[in-house]
Amino acid sequence: MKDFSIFLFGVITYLLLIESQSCAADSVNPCCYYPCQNSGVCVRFGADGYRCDCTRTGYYGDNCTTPELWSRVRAMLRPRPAAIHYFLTHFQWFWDFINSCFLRDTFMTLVLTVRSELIPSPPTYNTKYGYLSWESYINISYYTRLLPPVPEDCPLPMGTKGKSVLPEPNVLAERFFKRKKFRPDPQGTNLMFSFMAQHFTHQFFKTNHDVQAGFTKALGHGVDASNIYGDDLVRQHQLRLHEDGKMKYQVVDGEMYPPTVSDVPVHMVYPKGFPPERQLAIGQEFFGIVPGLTMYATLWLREHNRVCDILKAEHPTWDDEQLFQTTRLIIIGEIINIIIEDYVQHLSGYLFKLKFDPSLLFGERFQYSNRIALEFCQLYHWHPLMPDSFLIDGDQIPYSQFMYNTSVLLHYGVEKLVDAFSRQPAGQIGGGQNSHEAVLKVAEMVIRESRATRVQPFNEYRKKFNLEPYASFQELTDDADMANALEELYGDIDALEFYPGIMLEKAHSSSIFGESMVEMGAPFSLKGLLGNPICSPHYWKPSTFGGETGFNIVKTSTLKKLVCLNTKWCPFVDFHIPRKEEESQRKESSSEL
Ligand code: ISF
Repeated sequence: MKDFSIFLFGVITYLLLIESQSCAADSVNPCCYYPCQNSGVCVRFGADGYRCDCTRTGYYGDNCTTPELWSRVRAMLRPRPAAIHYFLTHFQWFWDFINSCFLRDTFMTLVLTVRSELIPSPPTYNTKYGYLSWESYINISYYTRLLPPVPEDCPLPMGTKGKSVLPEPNVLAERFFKRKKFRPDPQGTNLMFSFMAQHFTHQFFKTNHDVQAGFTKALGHGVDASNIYGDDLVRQHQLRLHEDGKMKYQVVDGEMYPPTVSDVPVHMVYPKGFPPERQLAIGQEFFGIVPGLTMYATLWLREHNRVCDILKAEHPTWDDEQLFQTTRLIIIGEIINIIIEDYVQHLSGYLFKLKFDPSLLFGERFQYSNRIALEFCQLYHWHPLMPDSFLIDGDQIPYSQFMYNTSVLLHYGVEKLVDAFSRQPAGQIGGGQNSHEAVLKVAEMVIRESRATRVQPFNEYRKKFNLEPYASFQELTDDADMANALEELYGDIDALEFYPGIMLEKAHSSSIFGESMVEMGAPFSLKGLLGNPICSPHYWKPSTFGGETGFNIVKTSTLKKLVCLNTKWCPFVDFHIPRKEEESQRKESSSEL
């Protein structure tokens, strides 16, 4: 069946090419048809010719469609991702066994290698260069790209399929993204998770809006804790106390908080006229926007200064600089550990117990480097997580009183915010129609950005990640109205854009999102986490972290410890709403049906 459809595809491509040659004065760039399959590289030759470079793809032939023997065997043996997902989220007894023996390591190594292999390293294209170039490699101000941009000279916006004009972004947002009624995530995700997602990702997603699209301000390209320390040295030194390695702080009601901008004059983004004495000075200039972010900033600030004290006790001779630098590496290690073992563990919904252990990769082929991709940034716009309003300590707080409100953090304190955010359900990300009005504009912005940067169609990304391209809108979503409306607007499933495709795809059963988000996001995510220098053989040892004490802090860090070692009392803290409340919520929604 697959062979036949590829044959058919070849014939159609050929016919289209002939046709376009005969009726168009200028010949169409053949790469606009995306003729090269299985990650083959399309190179234009002459005016209307092309060749596919199939080197090391495991396929050969004009369009890299004929498998070599091993590729044929592998394709036959490889289970479908949906089957793997089902397996990973069922059969508790089986996973209990795997999790408790050496097979946990074997399996984790497999997850890490299979996922990372999908990400080219060193990186390849960027928004300006759809072919390999030294400039693209060396200029880290660009986000990288997994697939080259749609060539500028294609006849249609998405290549050669679909309509000549793409649907208006605000129409897409209104019809497919806007929330009708809050749909809680069936995996039980809460706001503690949602704000962690925002806090964590905004260290490496910092699109530079001062220049044309496709550039980033976050030059660390990964987990560098620049959201805590700032993304340049000037800001870092402004935020540092220059004593015992610590960061500057203020004390309110006997507790440590980030200092105010009137004391530490770094640039923070607040509404015009917002008084500096009410702005908090944080590594990431955007983190004044919601108390969820200032709460995490406070936690990491306290953790940094706590670790400094521990290091100083063991190394009384160390100067401020060494204490600061070593603490920063410990903090980076803690972040990666918490993200893998708490955050991704929750997000995946797997019964398999994930493990953060860089030594698992020491015997494997793996590059310790990372470049953030534009596609990863687009994928990670998870605004449906946001609720209709925020419930803190019995108070219902609307967006208008939540945004840029520093006093929420100082008034309730970290404990009450953690407790509240851990109890409040977040929205389901996938499936559409679940973005609150307050964040709806973001979806529009993402779609505009993807057009400005000429991101390839959703189905091309499906293929790149070894998924079958969707044959129809009805296959993409179970919602018949949505499928029909999308069909009318886009005209062809192969012209569906990347971000709408990802967000509107039907979710896995009882899951936060669908197949494509996991299959495409996980490789970027895991490669970024394990590609960090601290995970490499020359770094991953006690001395890097100031000795066994620091190394152990990294290896045993958890979300719960991050909170409870830095607060007066230990609130309810998790990335999952309390199990009891989840039960009653399920009953409530089933009685509504
Ligand atoms: S980030 C992300 C998935 C999608 C985005 I955008 C993850 O961080 C993630 C990483 C790994 C896994 C799931 C989610 C699991 C372990 C997997 O590899 O399947």
